[in-house]
Amino acid sequence: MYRHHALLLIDIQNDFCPGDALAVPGGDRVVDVANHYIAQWKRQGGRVIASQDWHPANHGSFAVNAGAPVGDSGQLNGIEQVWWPVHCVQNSPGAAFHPSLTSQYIDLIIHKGMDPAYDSYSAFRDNGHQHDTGLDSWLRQHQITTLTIMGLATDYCVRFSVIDALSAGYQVNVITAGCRGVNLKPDDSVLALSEMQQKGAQII
Ligand code: VGL
Ligand code: ZN
Repeated sequence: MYRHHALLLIDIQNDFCPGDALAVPGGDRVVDVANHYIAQWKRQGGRVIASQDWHPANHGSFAVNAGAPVGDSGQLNGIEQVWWPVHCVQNSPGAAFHPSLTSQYIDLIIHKGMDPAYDSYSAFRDNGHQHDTGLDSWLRQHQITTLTIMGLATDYCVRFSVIDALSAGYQVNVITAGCRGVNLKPDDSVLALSEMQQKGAQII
């Protein structure tokens, strides 16, 4: 029984898959892995949670809104920010879960990145720590103490979510087969995984 152990799927959305706006190399390859674990969690009576990056069209992380080149870095509200292509605009097809994801088994969907003034990599809170997504209180309400986390992208949203989960006191497992990274620098994902492990995550 996985009563105290939830599966947390990070941003398995069309725009992070090959051919779409912010394509993560091999992003679509995590879907079968996710479906395998979703089925396992459901068999064991565990909760399945999924986050969705959910930006308004005027979001400050979009290069076009910053007037800067995609992939460059700058500052948004005093916080280091990579300028991204327009992605995961609320209710657009790109923001939808990958069509093959068995999303009917998801118990809780967490939307993040709605405030145009702050990016929000973590499923717990935005990068400026202005808004809480409600994930932590939902997990506490359901007496969940362990999280198994996977999804997109290893070096951004998975990394920030894992680090916040660890600092909130959860036991955290990361399924590497279910993660893919942006890798603006080639070893960003490797470095992200070793940072997660150093901070206490179990890398599976
Ligand atoms: C993400 C960049 C911008 C992610 C979201 O899901 O990792 N990365 N927005
Ligand atoms: Zn985003």
